[in-house]
Amino acid sequence: MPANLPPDYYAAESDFRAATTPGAKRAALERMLAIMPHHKGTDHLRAELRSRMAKLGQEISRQHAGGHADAYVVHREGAGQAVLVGAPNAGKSSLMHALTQAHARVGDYPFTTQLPQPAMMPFEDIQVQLVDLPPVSPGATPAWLRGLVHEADLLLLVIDLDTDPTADLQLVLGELAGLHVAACPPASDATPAQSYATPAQTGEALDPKRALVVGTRLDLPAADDGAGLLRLELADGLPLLRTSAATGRGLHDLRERIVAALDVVRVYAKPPGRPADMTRPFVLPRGATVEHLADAVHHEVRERLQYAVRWPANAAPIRVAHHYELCDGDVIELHTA
Ligand SMILES: Nc1nc2c(ncn2[C@@H]2O[C@H](COP(=O)(O)OP(=O)(O)OP(=O)(O)O)[C@@H](O)[C@H]2O)c(=O)[nH]1
Ligand SMILES: [Mg+2]
Repeated sequence: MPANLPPDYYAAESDFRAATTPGAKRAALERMLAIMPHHKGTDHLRAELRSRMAKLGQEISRQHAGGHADAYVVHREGAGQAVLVGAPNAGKSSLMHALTQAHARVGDYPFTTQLPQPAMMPFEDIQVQLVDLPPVSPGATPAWLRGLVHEADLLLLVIDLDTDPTADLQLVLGELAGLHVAACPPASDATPAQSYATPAQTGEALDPKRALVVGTRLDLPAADDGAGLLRLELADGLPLLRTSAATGRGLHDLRERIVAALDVVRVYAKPPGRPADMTRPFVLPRGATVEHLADAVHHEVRERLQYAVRWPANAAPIRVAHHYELCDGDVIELHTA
């Protein structure tokens, strides 16, 4: 979350969240963009807001045209959204099924998946939304993938380790560049800011998106060599997670890395005089403060917030400032006037 955003910005952001129509959402985004200061720290956020505005614009025009575009819209749910991007037959639907237990259509022929298929991946006390997508391939990548890829919090680049993984990686990165997206290592991987784009497209302005490379078919004999080649290709950039949907190997690690890459914190709100509900955390972007938590509880709680108390597990409660940066697992009591 970029620093130094003025309070008006958060008010507009709160209007955006409360808005129920694409028109109202777009109006709030316009205000957020107008208020936001221009500096390096806000570049990503500006790009993100612009891409959301573009998407809302498309949605509005579709509504006006009375089109049936709903099948291509995935309503965001849970702690974050990760989309599966990969070549035909890479193993996306199988991976999705293994991670969520949802019944994705799996076929041993390419282009089995035609529409975006969301399902929730449970992890400890939160759920992450995964979206299975149709394959990308030169000339056959559906144009509507662009909105979904730009909207996502995280990309899972699904690569078959068993057959020519480096060629598949280049194909996927090339198609992403065609959608104006460059895959970047997530902040949680503590690698230098680095993005991947094929040389042919580097002249274009690409939106950076956090991504993990997920190798599939680790159970097959050629997969170890494939993973080795892929690791060389990736050098110290995008992280590679090796998995098998057939045996379940690597899936636990992948779940953890997906959640880490979302860069969120779980915070439990405690009403004064009552215990906190430890089963339903508020999930907020890392860097969120007590004020953001209050806003997530209710915008009135933020407006009427007097002070907050943090309840550590094994120590006395302690008062924290409105701008206290929340840590994963914090229990916070909000006192309002
Ligand atoms: N041995 C093995 N086979 C797998 C694994 N994952 C997927 N497969 C097989 O690979 C084939 C394709 O899997 P899908 O999950 O449908 O692939 P997809 O990427 O969703 O394919 P499209 O939707 O057509 O792009 C199926 O026959 C799967 O059974 C794996 O981990 N190990
Ligand atoms: Mg599929």
